Amino acid sequence: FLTDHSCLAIIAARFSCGAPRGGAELGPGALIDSRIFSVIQSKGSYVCSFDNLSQDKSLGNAIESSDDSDPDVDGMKSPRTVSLAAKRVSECVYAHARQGRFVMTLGGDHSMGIGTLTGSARALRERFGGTSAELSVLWVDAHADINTPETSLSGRIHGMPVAFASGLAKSRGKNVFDWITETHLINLKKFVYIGLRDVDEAEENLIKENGIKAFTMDDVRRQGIQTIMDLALEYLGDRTPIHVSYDIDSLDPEWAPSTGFPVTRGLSLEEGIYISHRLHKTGNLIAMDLVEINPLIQPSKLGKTLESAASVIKSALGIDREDI
Ligand code: NNH
Ligand code: MN
Ligand code: MN
Ligand code: MN
Repeated sequence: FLTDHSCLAIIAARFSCGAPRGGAELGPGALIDSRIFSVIQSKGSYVCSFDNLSQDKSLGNAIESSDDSDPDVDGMKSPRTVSLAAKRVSECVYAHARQGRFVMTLGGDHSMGIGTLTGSARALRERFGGTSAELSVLWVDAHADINTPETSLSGRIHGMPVAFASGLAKSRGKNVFDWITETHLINLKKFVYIGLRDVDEAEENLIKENGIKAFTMDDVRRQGIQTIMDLALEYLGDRTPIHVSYDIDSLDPEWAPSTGFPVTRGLSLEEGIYISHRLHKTGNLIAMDLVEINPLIQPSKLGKTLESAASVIKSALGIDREDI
């Protein structure tokens, strides 16, 4: 009932200014060049449309601008550049989701999660109104990405998207992120983490204080991924639109080595695919982000990383594993 599954809107968010080093802007191109979407079009009977948002042109590029033109705000690095890019991603996601299309955003660093979640949340509010169809979010990541500018130790906005998309972070005074209004915000009561294993102390406190549902890698190891998905989906409820924001570093470095912040003891590829598969089975998945592939980190293992990403994407779209 939620999306027109024959129409897949693919947004290439070629952007890395929210991360400490460059390279993630090359992730979407690498995925698209791997021809995964040709397979999806032929096997899955999807018609794909592409929006290419580039760091140099459409999204703005902090690398070109000096620190003088985008100085830190509340400790945030490249704040205006990231805000403008996230706004453009938000508008692009919104435009597609408003028409009922399934939206797949390829990253790019995870600061673009500010754009994707706000775009989805806003489109749903307009399509259905009220809280009945309020967005549910599954955040699959080694990291919690819920730092506020005040708690962040790095100042990098890719560690803050959950805080901005939920209204927890406000950038006071200097007009950064002031495009985010009530209608863009997600509800942290309809939000679940899976895969956490590298969470800052302040982030742990934010998760507790806000009563956010979080399944760590320890939970996955203790209870198994099937039980974790049962619990996660039960928590979100069964008639709720779901947006999954999938950071490739949720997978173990064995499966996804070419990423900016690999963390050991991650999800196996099979577990990663299972998460997507279960989401597809709900029939309520309306959007997916697949982010933080960085081709420059381990060029010789990029192929492996892309294969893993492709598998996770395909199972979210209901394309069988035998086809991979
Ligand atoms: N928590 C750290 C920070 O705020 C690292 C975040 N890095 C990520 N997140 N790769 O997914 O900077
Ligand atoms: Mn992340
Ligand atoms: Mn991460
Ligand atoms: Mn199906």
